[in-house]
Amino acid sequence: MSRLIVISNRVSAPTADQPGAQGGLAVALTAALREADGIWFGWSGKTGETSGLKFKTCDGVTSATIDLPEQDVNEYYDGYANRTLWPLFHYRLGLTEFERDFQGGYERVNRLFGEVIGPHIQPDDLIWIQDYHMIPLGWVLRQRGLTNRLGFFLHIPWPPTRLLTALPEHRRLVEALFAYDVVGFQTREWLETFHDYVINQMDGSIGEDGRITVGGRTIRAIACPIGIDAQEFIASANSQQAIATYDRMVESSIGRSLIVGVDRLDYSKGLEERFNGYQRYLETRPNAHANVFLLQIAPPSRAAVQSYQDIRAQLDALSGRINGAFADIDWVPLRYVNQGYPRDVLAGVYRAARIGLVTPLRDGMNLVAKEYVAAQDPENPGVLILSRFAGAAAQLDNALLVNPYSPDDIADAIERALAMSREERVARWTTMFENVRDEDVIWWRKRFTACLMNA
Ligand code: ADQ
Repeated sequence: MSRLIVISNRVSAPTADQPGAQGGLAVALTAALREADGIWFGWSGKTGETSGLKFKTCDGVTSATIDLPEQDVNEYYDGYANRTLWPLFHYRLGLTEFERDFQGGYERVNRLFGEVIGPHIQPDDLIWIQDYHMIPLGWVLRQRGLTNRLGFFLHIPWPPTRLLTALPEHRRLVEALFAYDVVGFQTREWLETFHDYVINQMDGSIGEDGRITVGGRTIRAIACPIGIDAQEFIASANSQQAIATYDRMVESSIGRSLIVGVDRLDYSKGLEERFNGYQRYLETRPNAHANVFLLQIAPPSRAAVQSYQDIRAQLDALSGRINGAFADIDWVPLRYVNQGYPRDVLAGVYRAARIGLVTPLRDGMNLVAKEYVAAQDPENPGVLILSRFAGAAAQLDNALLVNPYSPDDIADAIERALAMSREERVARWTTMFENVRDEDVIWWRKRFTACLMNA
């Protein structure tokens, strides 16, 4: 059996201080690495002079991380990854920064990863590279003479051709993808926008079974939606801590319906538009006021990047304005919380919420939507309101799908969800739950690696 090598910007394999790996992706990859005697490579998250890879083995999984000098962190991570590719791939051309130094740092760090990881790769290893931080790494490894099976999975959307061509080096970036044997996208929509680029910018052709040919090179590009660790999440929702949290939420709701949002504080998640939609609901339904409240949990992320500082300041102001305008002596319409919570606590909050409000402006997938579904009480589930621009909408089409830019659409969906009969809630939830359970993160990992093995 081939070893599996996973390479991603950050490594979330278990460590001695945190033996339980966190998050669905970490769980799925850790299980695969343990079975396949593999290694997970990536950046340690630390800034410092590069002194080579540090190997650790914990709980049967080996990880190897490297520190990066400050200039690399600024140009590769904060720069090209988070100020160029992230906004551009989320259709935010106005927030995209085009700096040659960022691109230089991105290519330099990808070359560095190739240099330090290359010597540890054995001829029949299966290599799986994750996400937009590492698009050129496959090409770098091929330059070093590697002939291994190489796969790449993009966790975020693939942008429309006309947007992507605003990136000066777009062609070079896409050509690098042709070093892989298999390239995976979250949805058919992102796969089709990739096809569009290949046909119109590279004169490529699309064949059977996801095969794409450009010049003399053929690769496979597939849609392979990521899931959550559904079994684990269902168990979380029934844990002591989840039950205690559920009770706490019900008690503090005093009969009001809880609407919940849980997101990293990121402009792609549509938090400002969500608050505006909720405000529209409050403005247009004055009689319904004291029957609901919105709990928005949003831990800050990427705080070194200006656009993230801006969105945080805007949300602080907007939440203050909404509470200032609508709160009463015994009711606060919006609870806005900037911290992270353990998974069991989140599961309890989801279960107590009559509505899960998940309205990104653009999202590769969105796992919060799937977690909300997995955490519900089958006898009395809540309603998922989901942006039609989240990758998850392709699978969870029994949610109330909304246009996240429209405050009226969000307000109408809240009204409809609150009035929905239990029968309709159960019917909608059941099909969504079946999808979340069946197409979970283990299914995703097996599907991608099977495709890579047969490429
Ligand atoms: P993200 O943009 O980070 O991921 P998402 O898929 O929603 O977005 O995952 C967020 C995760 O963080 C969820 O598991 C959620 O529970 C957790 N989380 C959020 N807020 C939290 C809080 N306050 N406390 C604790 N945990 C919290 C990227 C892409 C997505 C894609 C994933 C996986 O942007 O589109 O779904 O990768 O491919």
